[in-house]
Amino acid sequence: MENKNEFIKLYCPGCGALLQNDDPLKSGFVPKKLEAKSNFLCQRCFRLQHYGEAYEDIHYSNDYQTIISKAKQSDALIVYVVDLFAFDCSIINSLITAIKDARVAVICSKRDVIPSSVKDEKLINFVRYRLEEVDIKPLAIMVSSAVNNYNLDEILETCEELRNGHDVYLFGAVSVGKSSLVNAFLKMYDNKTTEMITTSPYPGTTLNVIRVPIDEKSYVYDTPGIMTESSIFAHVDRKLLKYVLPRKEIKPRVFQLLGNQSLIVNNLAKIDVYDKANLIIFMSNDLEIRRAKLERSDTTFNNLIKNKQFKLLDRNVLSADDLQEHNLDVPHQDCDIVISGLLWIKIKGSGQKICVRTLKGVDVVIRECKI
Ligand SMILES: Nc1nc2c(ncn2[C@@H]2O[C@H](COP(=O)(O)OP(=O)(O)OP(=O)(O)O)[C@@H](O)[C@H]2O)c(=O)[nH]1
Ligand SMILES: [Mg+2]
Repeated sequence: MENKNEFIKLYCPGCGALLQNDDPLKSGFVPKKLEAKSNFLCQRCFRLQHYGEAYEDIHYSNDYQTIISKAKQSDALIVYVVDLFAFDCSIINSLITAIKDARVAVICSKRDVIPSSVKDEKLINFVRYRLEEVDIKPLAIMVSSAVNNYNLDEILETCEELRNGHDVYLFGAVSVGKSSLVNAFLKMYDNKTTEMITTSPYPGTTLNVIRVPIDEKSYVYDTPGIMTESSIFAHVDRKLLKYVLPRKEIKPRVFQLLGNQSLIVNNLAKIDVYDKANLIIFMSNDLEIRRAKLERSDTTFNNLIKNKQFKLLDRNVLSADDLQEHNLDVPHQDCDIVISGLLWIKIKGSGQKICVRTLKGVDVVIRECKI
């Protein structure tokens, strides 16, 4: 007989949080009284799904090491999701160390924002090379887009083969599109499903593991993303992130600089170029870029902010002095300068020096060209 007083644990199907009636400021809050068979979205997911409302950060459990151990114990297929745009933010050493000895397939998400002229093969080779550097040799590397369902049939087929009847776990950094991929698969292959996992441009949307059945005895597990403090995602105001995350195919911006010139990207970055250089910048089409004379570039930056001549994307950056300086030596072969999560600049190898200033704590690195 059912015990009416039994403590029932109910989870939000949108974010995986344990549902509760007590504290509106904590995850899983539901204003309606919870009953045994309640199948409610928590208030946060309801608002995110219906109004796309930006929430303040809710603390979420990020004990992904335990989840990985569980996945490995069950011989599950681990799908490591990497973001083709913010690729360097997707390389998380602790995650990589934990999954090295597992059965790993890689899905490269957000293909739609990378210029369509670039071949998938090129992207796959870039990802393979970068993963080899950190000692990961995936069973498969696949390119996808949850926005236009690109390649989903092939990915599903490959994962079906690789999982060999076992469960599938998706891991990766915040906002790489793990939940969007699960939803895209659900929409394509199970029209009966009405419940969708909550997705949003705000990092840390999924709060707990979400289990979705694949067949009678196996499941796909969506997991909370891992936050990297060195990425721009961790620093830009949540409400303004939508300008930074590219939503459409990136239109590369080409600059032929004569030397002693600076490029200013909203109030997020200033790039000082001393010698003649050809640059191609890849970033969200919503970001604004201005050219300035190097010697006056700090003043120009400050005036642009003062006169509100571009959208201020970080409330704490009111002058060029608020940015952190990175002095880079460009190698003699072509390379990318990356501001983690914000943009990358393809530059011809010239051995010159370039100074990048951006938000404090955000990584600036030089890597081999992505495309
Ligand atoms: N352009 C584009 N945007 C995508 C794609 N997949 C996801 N997004 C967007 O990226 C943002 C994050 O997507 P989510 O699916 O919530 O990402 P997540 O990895 O589950 O994030 P967390 O739960 O925070 O770890 C949302 O704004 C999505 O709309 C894609 O293939 N293309
Ligand atoms: Mg998610």
